[in-house]
Amino acid sequence: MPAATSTSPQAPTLPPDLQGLRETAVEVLRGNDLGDVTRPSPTLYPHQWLWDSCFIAIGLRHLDPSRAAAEVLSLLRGQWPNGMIPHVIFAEVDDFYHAGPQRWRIDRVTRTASGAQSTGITQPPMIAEAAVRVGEMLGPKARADFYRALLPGLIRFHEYLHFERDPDDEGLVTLVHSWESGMDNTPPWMEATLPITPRRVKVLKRLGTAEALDALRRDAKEVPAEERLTSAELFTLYRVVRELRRSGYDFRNIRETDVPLLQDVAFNAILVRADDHLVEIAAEAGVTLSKRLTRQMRRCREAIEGLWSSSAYYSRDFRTGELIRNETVGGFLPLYAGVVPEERVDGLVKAMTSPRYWPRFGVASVPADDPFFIPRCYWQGPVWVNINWLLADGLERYGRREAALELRANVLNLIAGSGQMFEYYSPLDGSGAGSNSFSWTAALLVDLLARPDLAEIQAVAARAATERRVVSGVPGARRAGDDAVGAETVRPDAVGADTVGGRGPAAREAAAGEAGPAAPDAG
Ligand code: 2M8
Repeated sequence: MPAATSTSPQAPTLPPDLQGLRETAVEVLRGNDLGDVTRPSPTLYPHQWLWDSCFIAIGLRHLDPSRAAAEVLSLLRGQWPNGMIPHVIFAEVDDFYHAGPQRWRIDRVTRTASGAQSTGITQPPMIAEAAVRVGEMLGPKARADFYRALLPGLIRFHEYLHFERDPDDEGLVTLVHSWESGMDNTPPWMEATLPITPRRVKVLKRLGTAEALDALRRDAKEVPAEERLTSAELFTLYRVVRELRRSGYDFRNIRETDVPLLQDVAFNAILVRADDHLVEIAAEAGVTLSKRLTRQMRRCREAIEGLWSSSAYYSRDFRTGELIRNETVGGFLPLYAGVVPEERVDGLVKAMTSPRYWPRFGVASVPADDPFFIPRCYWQGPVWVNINWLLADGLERYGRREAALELRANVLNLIAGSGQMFEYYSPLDGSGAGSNSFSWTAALLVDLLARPDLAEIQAVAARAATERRVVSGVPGARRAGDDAVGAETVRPDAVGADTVGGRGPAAREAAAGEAGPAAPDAG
C-alpha cells in the first residue's frame, strides 16, 4: 500500500449529545476495522464489500485520511484480470457468511490481483466518488500518490463495466444478479427473479413446509428472518449464483441462461457520477482517458433518459427492452447522477418528500402504498443512510438546498433516535433494523457531523422531531408492531391502504410455489 501521508483532522466541536453519538460511530468503525479494510458489521457481514468500503472511506477521511485512502486502494486487491472489481473480497476469517467462497469457486476461472477469494459479481461503482472525497482531505503530494496508485485499476474497472457489461452498445450497463445492485430484494429484481424459483423450493412452498428452508439459512441466525429477504427469494438468488458459476462469470455465456438481466437505474446513475469523478481524477493525474471509454461514458449518461417514463425512472429488462415498472428509491438516483432535466427536478423532489416515500421518516426504499412495502424488511421499505447520502448530494448540486437539508436532518434524527448504528430504519417509527454496529451508517454519520452546515441541519432536525409527520392506515405498520406510532398529523390521502401487503412475503412465498417454469434444484 503506498504511503498516503496526511495529518489526522481535528474532530469537530459538537454539542454533548452529538459528541456521544459521534463517539459511538467511531467505536463501531474501530470495532469493524480489519487492518486496511473495514467489514460492514461484526456478525452478518465479516468480509469486505465494494460499495460499503467506499461509504466507509467517506467517513474515515475525517478520522484518518491515510487509512481512508488505504480502504479505497484495498479494493484493487480483488480486481480480476478482466478489470472487474468484485462485490465481496473474502477476508481470511472463520467463515460463517451465507454466500462464502465455496458458493462462487472463482479459482476455477480466474485469480484476483492479490490471490484473495472473491465473489464473481460486482457492486455499485462508488470508488471514484470515495476517491475524490478522500482526496479532498489529503495534502497535494499524498493525493497525487493516492490517485496515481488508484487510477490504472479504476480505469480498467470502468472499462469493464462500459464494455463487457454493455455488449450490444446500448449505453447502459447490465447487471447479472440483484446483489450487484446492492439493493438485494428490491421489487424490480424480485419480480424479475420470481419466474426462476428453483423447483424444490416451489415444491416445499406448495407443501407448506417453509421451515425446512428457514432452518438452512445462516443469515437469519444473525438478523430476524422477517427483516431480510424471504427464504424462497434467497434460495433463488443462490440458484442464480450457480448459473453464473457454470457460465464462468462470462457475460456472453450468462446471456444464454435464464437468469434475470437488468439495466439497473440506480447502478447506472452511480456509474455516471463515478465517470465524472474519474475524468476529474485523471485530469489531475495528467492521464488521458481513451476515446472509446470517453464515448461510452457519454452514451451511458444519455441512455438514462431511456429509463424515464411519464413521472419516474425505472430499471429495464436487458432481454426484452421493457421497463420494469416497480417504483423504488433507485428511481431517484438520476438526481445524484446529474442527468435529470431541470424541468423534472421539482416533480421528483415532490415525489421523494411526499408521504408515500416519507410517511414519517424518509426517504423509504419502496413507497408506503406499494404492495411490496414492509417497513422493517431490508430493501423493501426501510430508510437507508447511504441512499439518503447520495440523494442529498444530488439535490444540493441541483440547488435544492432545503430538500438536501431535510434529508440530512432526517438521517440525523433517525440515528440519534436509536442512539445506535443500525443497518436500516423503519420509515414509520424510526426503529432500527437489520444488523447493528453497521459501518456505513457510522461512517456517514461521521461525515454528516463534519459538515460546515451542521448547525442548519440540526435546526431542521429539531423542527422535524416536533412535527411528527405520520400517515395512518398502513397495514405494514401494524404487522411490524408499529401501533405505537401516534397520528398527530394524519394524512389519509397519503397511501392507498387497501393494496398494501398484497404482494408481501406470504403472498410472494405462495406465488413462488405456484408460478414460473420448472427450474433446477435449490443449489
Ligand atoms: C447486503 O447484501 C449482502 C449480499 O451482497 C447480503 O445480504 O449478504 C446489501 O445491503 C448490500 O448492499 C451490502 O453491500 C451488503 C453489506 O453491507 O449487505
